[in-house]
Amino acid sequence: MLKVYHAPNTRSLRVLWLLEELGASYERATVEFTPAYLQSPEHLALHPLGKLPAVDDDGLILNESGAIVQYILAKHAGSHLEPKLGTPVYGKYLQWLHFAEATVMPPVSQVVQHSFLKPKEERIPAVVDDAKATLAKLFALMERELKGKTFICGDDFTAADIMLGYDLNLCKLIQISFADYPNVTAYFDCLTERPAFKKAVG
Ligand SMILES: N[C@@H](CCC(=O)N[C@@H](CS)C(=O)NCC(=O)O)C(=O)O
Repeated sequence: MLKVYHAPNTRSLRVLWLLEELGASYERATVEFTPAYLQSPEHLALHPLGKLPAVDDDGLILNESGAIVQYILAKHAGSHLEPKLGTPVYGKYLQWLHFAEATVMPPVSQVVQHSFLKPKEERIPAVVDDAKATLAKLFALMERELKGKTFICGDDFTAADIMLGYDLNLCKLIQISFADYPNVTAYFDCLTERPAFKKAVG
């Protein structure tokens, strides 16, 4: 059975949320999100960089949340969480799926590092300001894209919403506000009302 190594509010939430949406069986192993655990030989065997998420699928160890999402979806081919392969909306779906980690998370991580994680004397306020300015552009882009839509690819909820929903949830937790973007706010509210999201968080 698929075992998911998880810590609250980390990217492993994407994996749990996906599995809950699919109604798939899995084992959740909640681990400590501390340098001591992440850098332990036990965890480095699961993730050589000492990060989360890591999954163990009957001996196959995988990292990278987006890749894990695509791997699980491939094992549930034809699920309701992906548009039909090869259609134009499938192309857009892939774009948003990867946008969530490749484009949104770098500035979010900079805010996390320079507001919370780095020792106070190493924090650079200008990095936080730049990252927040970048995020404002990304929220504006999402705001335009979500106009007249419930989800990022249209009327249907997809795994791209899971990837992006995680980003917005983290933004909310660390007080990066998107309240000035009504479509993004409505989108976030709709995503976090989903029973699968609540089970994954709970
Ligand atoms: N691109 C990777 C990023 C993994 C990552 O940075 N995970 C964070 C938690 S969300 C982590 O483990 N950070 C601990 C550290 O960097 O020491 C993914 O999507 O899985």
